[in-house]
Amino acid sequence: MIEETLDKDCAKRKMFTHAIVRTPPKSIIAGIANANLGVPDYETALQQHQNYVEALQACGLTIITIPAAEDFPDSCFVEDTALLTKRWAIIARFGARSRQGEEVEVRELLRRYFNHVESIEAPGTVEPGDIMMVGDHFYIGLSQRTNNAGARQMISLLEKQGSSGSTVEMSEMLHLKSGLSYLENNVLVACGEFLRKPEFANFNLISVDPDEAPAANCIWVNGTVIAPIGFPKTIAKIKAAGYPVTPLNISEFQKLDGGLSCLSLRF
Ligand code: CIR
Repeated sequence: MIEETLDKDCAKRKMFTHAIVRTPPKSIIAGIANANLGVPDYETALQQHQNYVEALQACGLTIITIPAAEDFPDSCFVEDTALLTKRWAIIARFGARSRQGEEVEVRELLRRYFNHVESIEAPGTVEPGDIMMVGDHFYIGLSQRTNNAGARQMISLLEKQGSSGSTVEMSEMLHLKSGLSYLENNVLVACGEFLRKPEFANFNLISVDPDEAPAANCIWVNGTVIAPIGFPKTIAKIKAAGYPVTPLNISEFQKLDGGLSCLSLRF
């Protein structure tokens, strides 16, 4: 089984082997935006997405690409459709109405890679941008998109497959990982309200200054950290912590409040 092979690989090397991405649609110009940075340019978004794919490939990942979905302007933010653990795929249920339905095609695809596929049910909502994996524990932000019912379902599913979960109160950001990124080795990049949360006090925190807030969303991929360009203080801190950094321009996705984690499902 593909799942068993992946399980063994990941357990042995603690590495990701695959990433699912979804090509940005032309309708990206109508995506949900609160960032006040303007409207994304489609051609530039496509090029930046291709650069992102190449950065993941350079970290050793095999890329699985889902074609663009014009009916869903935000669908390139594929992270929000599902939570992938070492064992299961758990299909999310969007809090944002305009995004409900993005998960349908992803579910079909994930059935090919995971034997066990579960789903969050109404009235629960969970967007996995609100979920941060730290080993076998999953922190779940209670945001405008993820409600208590959804988080409880998610924790119960995680416990059934041998992991654990806990909720995090939050009020300042769109998603939990808008302001937090786990870089393995107990190192946590954090900004804003997350710097003051007792549940994160025992991590080695890399603190992101408020004027570099978007840099709090970066991704650890097999030892390399991919980080957004334009935030030199944060990048210097991540390098000083011992990580090689690949900087990427993702300006068009930042216009829709999206970051690097949002653009792929890594497993
Ligand atoms: C949204 O508002 O849903 C999109 N414009 C951005 C989603 C970003 N996803 C993420 O943080 N995981």
